[in-house]
Amino acid sequence: MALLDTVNSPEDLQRLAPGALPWLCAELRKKIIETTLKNGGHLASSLGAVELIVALLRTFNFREDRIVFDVGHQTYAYKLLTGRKDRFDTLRRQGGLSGYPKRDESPFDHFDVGHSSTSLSAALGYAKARDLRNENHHVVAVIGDGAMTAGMAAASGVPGFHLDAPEAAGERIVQALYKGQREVAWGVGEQALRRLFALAPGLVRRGLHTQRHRWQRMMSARPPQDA
Ligand SMILES: Cc1ncc(C[n+]2csc(CCOP(=O)(O)OP(=O)(O)O)c2C)c(N)n1
Repeated sequence: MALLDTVNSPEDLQRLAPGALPWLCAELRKKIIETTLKNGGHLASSLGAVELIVALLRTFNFREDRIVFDVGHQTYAYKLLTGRKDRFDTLRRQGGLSGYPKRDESPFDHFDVGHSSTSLSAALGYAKARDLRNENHHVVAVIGDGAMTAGMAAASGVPGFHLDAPEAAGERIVQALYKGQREVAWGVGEQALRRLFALAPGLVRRGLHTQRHRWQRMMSARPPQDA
């Protein structure tokens, strides 16, 4: 863990050369695997979000900016990089680090969560509060493709569903949408789809084809402006 040993804060992370980041991500993954082997926990989601979390911590300043994780089960790398590395072996143990974001645990955690699909409406709330107070920090919602399929995410009215909604309402939020191979398990809708597929494969194939195109359009709707 040679490189990770030198990173004790987001500022340390920002000082690393870009070429060192793949090594750091590999060390973060190793630490997450070693710890969850002993303590249990959400392994796949946290492994899938390592690069995204490194990128966000290098781009934003979460001492000022706000970050809202959806579900909160993908935050292990975030914990390791925001001053909780030395306590990481207490993950999910009594009196130890929570498996989810907790405001009591760190000033870098801004929203206690555990539910799926709440991040977008919470982020809009944080953005509204910021605007009412004439503040200027960023608000970032981190949400997986699985959580995006729930009605609560759709009801928030943020990009992906209604592309112009936040601007129209005056709220500026950053939505970091990430895509894994699947959710923590096959979703309920997916199970129903598999049963339907057994009965009417042609119908399901056509439906999935249309839906896949919609999702691809949605996922590529907003390329980063300054990449
Ligand atoms: C209200 C609610 N319903 C269901 C769950 C169970 N659940 C945990 S994670 C998850 C979906 C996660 O999928 P995704 O957004 O793709 O994130 P990933 O696991 O890929 O990081 C669900 C439905 C939950 N936490 N809260």
